[in-house]
Amino acid sequence: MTSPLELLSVEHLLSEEERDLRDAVAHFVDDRVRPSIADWYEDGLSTEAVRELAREAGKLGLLGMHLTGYGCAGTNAVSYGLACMELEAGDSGVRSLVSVQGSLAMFAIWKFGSEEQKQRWLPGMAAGELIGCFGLTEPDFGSNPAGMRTRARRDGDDWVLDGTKMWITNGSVADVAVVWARCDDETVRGFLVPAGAPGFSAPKIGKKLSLRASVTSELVLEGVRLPADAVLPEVSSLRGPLSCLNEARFGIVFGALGAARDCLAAALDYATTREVFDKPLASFQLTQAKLADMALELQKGYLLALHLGRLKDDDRLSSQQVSLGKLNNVREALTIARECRTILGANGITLEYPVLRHANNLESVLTYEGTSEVHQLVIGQALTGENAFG
Ligand code: TGC
Ligand code: FAD
Repeated sequence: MTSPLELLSVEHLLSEEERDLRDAVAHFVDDRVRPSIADWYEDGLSTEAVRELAREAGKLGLLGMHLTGYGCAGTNAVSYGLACMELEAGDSGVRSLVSVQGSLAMFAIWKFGSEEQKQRWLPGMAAGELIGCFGLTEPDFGSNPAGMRTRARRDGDDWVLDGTKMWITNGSVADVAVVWARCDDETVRGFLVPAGAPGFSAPKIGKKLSLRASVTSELVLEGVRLPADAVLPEVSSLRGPLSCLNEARFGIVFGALGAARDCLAAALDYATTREVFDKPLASFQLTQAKLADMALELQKGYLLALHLGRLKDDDRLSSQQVSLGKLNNVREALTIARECRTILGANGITLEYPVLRHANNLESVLTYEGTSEVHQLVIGQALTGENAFG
């Protein structure tokens, strides 16, 4: 039997270093994520568990891994993608932890911060000792962050922030929140808000049916007074947060395939052992058609991800290309997860198997980091020159 990712003999497309890193992350997931994930999903991930996972990911060099300096590993983009794929094969929530820390919070500071801000935050974040979150979305403005109502006004040398951010991964665990706000001159700027700042709170969002092994929070800012040097000095428009999103979306292009691969592995295993009508489920043509189509989409998605990764390493990757990859790979991964669930029948709805957990997670992945519709419109604009957002 051929493994789904080897139908096209793609292993040689990776360097030895890339393969080693991927395998190390896969071992981490086997040792630290798989044994506990059903409980984390059922009970919700505690703050302590997030902190422990972050420290372990830090030791493996996974936090801000494609950034250079300040304790970051400085790997290539393909290695970062492969790490995301293996982490998400464990659970999208674990990949989210690494994405938000490295691609959103750390990247914002690394790319747009002052030297002092980088020295202050990045080494601890790379080690997983400090956790960051990224506050862009608001209750009334998700796909259209340009409408944000969070305000930053100057008061002497200080800044004073007011507003609410919504759906923020790791908000209530974070030591520092990167908060994007509109200023009096209508520019959009990023602010580093330390946990515990007076007027700042981060209540957890409960009753989630997706990404349960990830902490999601609101950020409430009520007259939060910050010193002059809390602002990220190097950007003053939406280009700031949107540049960070490119990094995280790139990780998802690979990551979603990990979840899909894990589902397909479970479905293949189940189909070969489960008997229906006195024969293995895998021996029926309808089952094989499902498996073949899923393996095909998985391989196509992987080739797409690798291609985008090589472009990124060559500094030639555009944000429209990232949109293309995120749109395709998340959409296909969700389709695969749902199809795998059918193969497992009733067993597929339990936490004994990973398929519905992954499918439920992928519903969030389809929505965050730009919904499918947003990415369709980005690609539509690239094709036609017409902006159809508004
Ligand atoms: P627009 O007027 O086109 O551009 C404003 C400024 O931004 C620049 N820009 C970009 N820069 C870098 N990368 C991109 N992808 C960029 N897209 C635009 C642009 O050049 C301009 O720069 P400047 O210097 O001239 O000012 O922007 P718009 O307001 O029309 O918005 C376009 C749109 C709709 C595509 C954008 O708003 C968008 O992507 N919306 C989706 C929002 C989103 O994805 N939110 C995600 C929040 S974070 C999250 O979900 C984390 S989940 C994490 C996890 O747990 O894994
Ligand atoms: P809306 O923007 O209200 O969209 C609702 C629907 O309308 C969608 O189907 C959308 O595609 C569609 N739509 C919107 N505009 C158009 C249009 N022009 N044409 C056609 N259809 C359109 N955000 C952060 O800032 N930081 C985080 O760490 C973070 N973590 C998250 C974690 C989870 C688990 C989740 C679920 C979300 C997270 N988000 C985070 C928020 C996420 O980025 C937003 O949910 C997302 O951008 C969509 O915004 P919205 O939910 O407000 O949907």
